[in-house]
Amino acid sequence: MGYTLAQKCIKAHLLSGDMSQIGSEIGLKIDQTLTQDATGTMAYLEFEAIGIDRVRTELSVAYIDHNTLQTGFENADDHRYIQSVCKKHGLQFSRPGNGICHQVHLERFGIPGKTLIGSDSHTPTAGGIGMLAFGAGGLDVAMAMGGGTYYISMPKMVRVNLHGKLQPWVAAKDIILEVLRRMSVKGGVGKIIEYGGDGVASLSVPERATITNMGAELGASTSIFPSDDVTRAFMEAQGRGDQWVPLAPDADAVYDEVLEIDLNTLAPLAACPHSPDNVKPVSELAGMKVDQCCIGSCTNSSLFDMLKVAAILKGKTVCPSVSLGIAPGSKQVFNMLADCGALADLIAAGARILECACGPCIGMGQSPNSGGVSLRTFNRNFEGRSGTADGQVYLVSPEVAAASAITGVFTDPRTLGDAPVVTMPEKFSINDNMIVPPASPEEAKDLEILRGPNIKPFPSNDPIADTIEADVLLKVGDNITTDHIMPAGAKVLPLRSNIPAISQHCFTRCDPTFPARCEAAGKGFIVGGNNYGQGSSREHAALAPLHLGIKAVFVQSFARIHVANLINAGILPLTFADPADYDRIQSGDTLRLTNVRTHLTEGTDFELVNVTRGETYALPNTLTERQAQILLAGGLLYTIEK
Ligand code: MIC
Ligand code: SF4
Repeated sequence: MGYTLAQKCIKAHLLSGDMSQIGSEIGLKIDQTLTQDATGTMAYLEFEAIGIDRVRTELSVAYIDHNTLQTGFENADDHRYIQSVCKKHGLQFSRPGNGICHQVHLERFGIPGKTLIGSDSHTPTAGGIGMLAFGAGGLDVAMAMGGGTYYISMPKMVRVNLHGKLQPWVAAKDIILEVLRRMSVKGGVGKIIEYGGDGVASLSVPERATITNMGAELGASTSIFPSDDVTRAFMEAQGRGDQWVPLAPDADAVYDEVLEIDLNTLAPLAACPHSPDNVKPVSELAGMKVDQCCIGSCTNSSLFDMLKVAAILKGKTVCPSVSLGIAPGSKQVFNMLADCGALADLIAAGARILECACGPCIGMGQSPNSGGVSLRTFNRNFEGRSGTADGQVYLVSPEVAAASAITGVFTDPRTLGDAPVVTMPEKFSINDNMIVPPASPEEAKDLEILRGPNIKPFPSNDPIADTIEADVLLKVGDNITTDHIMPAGAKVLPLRSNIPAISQHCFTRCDPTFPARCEAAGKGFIVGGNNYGQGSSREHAALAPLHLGIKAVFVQSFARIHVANLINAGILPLTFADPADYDRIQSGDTLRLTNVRTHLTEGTDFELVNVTRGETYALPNTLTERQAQILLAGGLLYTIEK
């Protein structure tokens, strides 16, 4: 039996475990890491706590792209801290202004067949260039920087066969929206999505990256494309042809699931509020008044996307009732747009040009008006994420966003006549002057780490208790996102390096009294439904509950990165054996777990007593020995031998 593409990459990096056992824990060697600034400060504080002088990966890069709105000293202090860590500890530092981590990594650093983990859930974007790339919590990234193994559950293999060719005005975004429509936001959990079929050859690397990027929205462990002649041409155009290697699955590879998509018949699609899998054809939405369009984000900010948008806007004016924001994904994209005159076309049409950063995608400015309809080329439209509680965010292709910005209503671009034809350049303009290399080990010895007053130590924890009795301080439903648990946005993000302060915003989108009630209770539990913790990799969604005294979370099922973050933080994540037990527990009930340390040590199943209702629920112990050791110690940092 042959190997799939992902299995080949796993095999080449396997340090522990048995990759033939789906769902079992495997350990991988990590070649590259990336961080962004909103998760980076915490990751580097953790790296410092591990106590290793210099990163032990082939390459580690720290990007500044999220917290670029500097409304006080906090974000700028964090940037300065990260820059000083990079210089001292051997990392490349991508300065603010150089672009969004995933876009820049694809352009300048991604290598087919290598492994990458990043403290950002969209790290699988690099799967577009054939990397095996995972989003992870900051502590896992810190461990990998120190040369540590990265652990995942061995995923199932899904093959998506793309047939034919996209028709004019239909985009890569529509392919991934179609996959989301079919599989849903939890359909990818425990799976790697591998793309193949005759349609792959017609997709450029940036288009492939749009697709792998939004594999995160499927809940997938990662997504990957083969490395072929298109990949080689992209890498050559980036001046990195020597790093190209071919990569394809074996002809007799076996997949657990197969999906067929006919590109010829695909139409423009939109993910409607408030979930990326709430997908409808744009033709059904046509005519709806639009208030805002935003083009950019790590999903759709490549030169290819921007040139299409510029061609659509050329000679037109943005509708007076629409605000159009455009954020090119990288300095390379921005520069090339300027050099070829396309930037002038965007400006002339009335686009508001934003710096190349995440910007509106993470609520860093450009929040829509009350109840405003905002068409965004981004990847997440969770309620309130835009910064406007009742904002109505639709996820669309750059073509749909640009067309609708001109007309002022939701527009199927196929009604606009001939589609712009854009080709990839033979050579990208290469200028890595915004990437600062580290100091030599010799010079690094005397370098000082620069910390600002907002940078507080991460919360400490005690070894887990044997009996835990506490109240359910919050009961939530299905598909709770980390944006619910730990909101982002311009007001909250500057507190990412200050856990006590950011904790005051924990779960406030669901219940504004949650932090205060936790503080009053001193300890507590959370109960949730399916796919709890989907979305971002932010470990703050575990560290803030830890700070507030949350001891365990009981759910029907967890999202992959979040459950790893809970364990790393020392919070017990348990799943009901009978999903109906979820309905039996009410907020405010007192629950008791006994013999916790014994169950963790011996691998036996847990029992949860509902003291209020006199009931008992079974909770299977699916934790690995490694995870149990982390929980016994009170968190991953306490297991590290110095
Ligand atoms: C996001 O898109 O939600 C983020 C902001 O990029 C997060 C990381 C974070 O919360 O800092 C992610 O996707 O992991
Ligand atoms: Fe940035 Fe948005 Fe991409 Fe997250 S999803 S990395 S906030 S652009």
